[in-house]
Amino acid sequence: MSTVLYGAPGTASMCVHWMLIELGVPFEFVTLDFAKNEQKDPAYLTINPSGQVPALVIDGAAHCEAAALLMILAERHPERGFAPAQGAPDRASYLQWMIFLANTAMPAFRLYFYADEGAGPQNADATKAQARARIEKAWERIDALLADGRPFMLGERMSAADFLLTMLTRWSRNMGRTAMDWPHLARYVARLRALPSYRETHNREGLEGWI
Ligand SMILES: N[C@@H](CCC(=O)N[C@@H](CS)C(=O)NCC(=O)O)C(=O)O
Repeated sequence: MSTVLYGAPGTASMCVHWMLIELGVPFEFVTLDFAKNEQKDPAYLTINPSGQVPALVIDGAAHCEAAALLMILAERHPERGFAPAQGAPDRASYLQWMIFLANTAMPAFRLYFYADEGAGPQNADATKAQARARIEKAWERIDALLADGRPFMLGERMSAADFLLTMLTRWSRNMGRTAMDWPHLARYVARLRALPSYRETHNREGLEGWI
């Protein structure tokens, strides 16, 4: 059995890297150098045709989309309970929050960091402002979810959604308002990023700040 993760430090591959470390499974991490545009290399495009990270190759089969990779890994390791089983009471919340994070929060970050993609370079500032407003709206929504003091998005048990959310909160660290400006999110983040597996991921990727 072989598992290879293609990624770059601090990017969307981080949540998958973290889950692999948390699961304790053997894997290889291949770093792509964005400065050299390695994510657009024809050989890599056969692995992830989007020319983005992450990509995960399991036993020779390539998969992409960060949220999907988390869900795939969670389902391959049911003993850890990172994906509520079909029919489980928290299954619907799990699906809802995974899609919310992947479909609403992540694209807003993509728009913020790649503002030219919104409406061209001439409108990048306006695009960025829009993206920021969307991100803050997402924090508002998640903060309300966490207001009952729950340690994880689904309640008492950690799930794939927590890997994704924690990574996204890190991406806000240099924005006008960070995720830490929402009190319940701040408590949540402080707890999650203190986990040994998160710290290990942070160290292996050579990241700074937000820990
Ligand atoms: N929808 C994709 C988005 C991935 C994405 O935007 N990755 C960024 C890094 S955070 C990337 O590869 N950027 C390089 C590029 O677009 O050329 C996913 O969830 O995997």
